[in-house]
Amino acid sequence: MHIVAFATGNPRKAEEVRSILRSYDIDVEVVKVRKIEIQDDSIERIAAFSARILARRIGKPLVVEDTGLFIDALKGFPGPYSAYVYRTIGLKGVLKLMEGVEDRHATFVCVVAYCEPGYRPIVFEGRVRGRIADEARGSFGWGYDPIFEPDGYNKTYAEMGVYKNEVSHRAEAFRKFANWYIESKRV
Ligand code: ITT
Repeated sequence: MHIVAFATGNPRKAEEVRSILRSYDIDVEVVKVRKIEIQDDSIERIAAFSARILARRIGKPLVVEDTGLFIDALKGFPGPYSAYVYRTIGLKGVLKLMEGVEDRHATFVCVVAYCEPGYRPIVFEGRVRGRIADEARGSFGWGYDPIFEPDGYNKTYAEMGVYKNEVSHRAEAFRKFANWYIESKRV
């Protein structure tokens, strides 16, 4: 089993990442450092910046991950501001913004940034297209899970339970990372 440091303050995220990486024989050690999040339109730049600073600070390779929900009809909002919007107006507020809006398409984007101290971060992206549900449904999820229905399923992430980890934006990004990690013989 290979262990990689993972900086996050969200235990549900860490739990998902563990389950996604299990079949690659990789585990994560959660590092309790505050992610330094610059304000930027690009979650890729946010994740990469944070990984570079934190790898240097802890003195060993580390992974950070940044996720955003991009809603077409809102021109990509909340996107890089997803955590702030969730904390402030919440799911209710987002559903209110979407009241009477016909085009409910949205994309969940996850960027994983891996960095070794003193080197440039390497990023891996996962994207899932879907729709914003008319109302919150399901009790398994967290964050925006109850209002996001991935294309091809009539369920929200919060109704899918652990099956979310088979198809999610996070699964795609971390599988790309794991394949690279193994191929580049860091294991
Ligand atoms: P970190 O400490 O890792 O940053 P976080 O929860 O703040 O944890 P993000 O900034 O990446 O993570 O997430 C932005 C927002 O999107 C935040 O409100 C999350 O709850 C939500 N989110 C992230 N991934 C999600 C997922 O898979 N399903 C539902 N909501 C998600």
